[in-house]
Amino acid sequence: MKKVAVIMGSVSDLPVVEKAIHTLQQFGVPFEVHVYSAHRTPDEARAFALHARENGFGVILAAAGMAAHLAGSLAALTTLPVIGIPMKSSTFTNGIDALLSTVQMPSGIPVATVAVDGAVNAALLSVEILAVSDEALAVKLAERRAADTAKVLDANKTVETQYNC
Ligand code: RP5
Repeated sequence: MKKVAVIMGSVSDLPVVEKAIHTLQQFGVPFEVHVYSAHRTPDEARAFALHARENGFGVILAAAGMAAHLAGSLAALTTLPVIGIPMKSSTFTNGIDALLSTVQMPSGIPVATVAVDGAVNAALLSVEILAVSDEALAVKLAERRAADTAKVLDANKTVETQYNC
C-alpha cells in the first residue's frame, strides 16, 4: 500500500495534526510524519516533495497556519494529491488567513483543502484516495461511516427521550 505523508509547518501544529495521525492508525494505513516549513526549512520541504512519489507515497497531508504556504509549495513540486489543513494558529483571524492561503491556489496546481483544523477529514480523504484501488480499505471506510452514523442515531435517541413528550 502507498504511504501517506503527514507534513506540518511547525511542531506547534502537532496537537491538531495528531488527530490525522490517529485516524490513519485506525485504518492501518502506513504513514510518515515530518516537520518541514515552507519558510524555515524550504530545502527539506522541496526535497521531500520532489522525491515523494519514488519514495512510495500516494498522498501528502500538509498542515500549516498563518501565511500557510506549505501545501501549495509542496503541490508545486509533485503531482501526488496534496491535502491542505489550514491551522488556526493565529488568534488574529481564527484560521481564516490559513484557509484562504491554502485554498486559493492558481489553476494547474490543486490543493484539496479541508476545514480549519480539519485533520480528521484530511486523513479520511487520504484513505478514500488510497481506497480507490484497495477494496479492503474501502470496506474499512464503509464500516467507519456506519459506526459514525450509529453514534448520531444513538445521540438522537437520547435527546428525543430526554425532551420529547
Ligand atoms: C506556520 O506558522 C506553522 O504551520 C504554524 O501553524 C504557524 C506558527 O508557527 P510557530 O511560530 O508556532 O512555529 O508556519
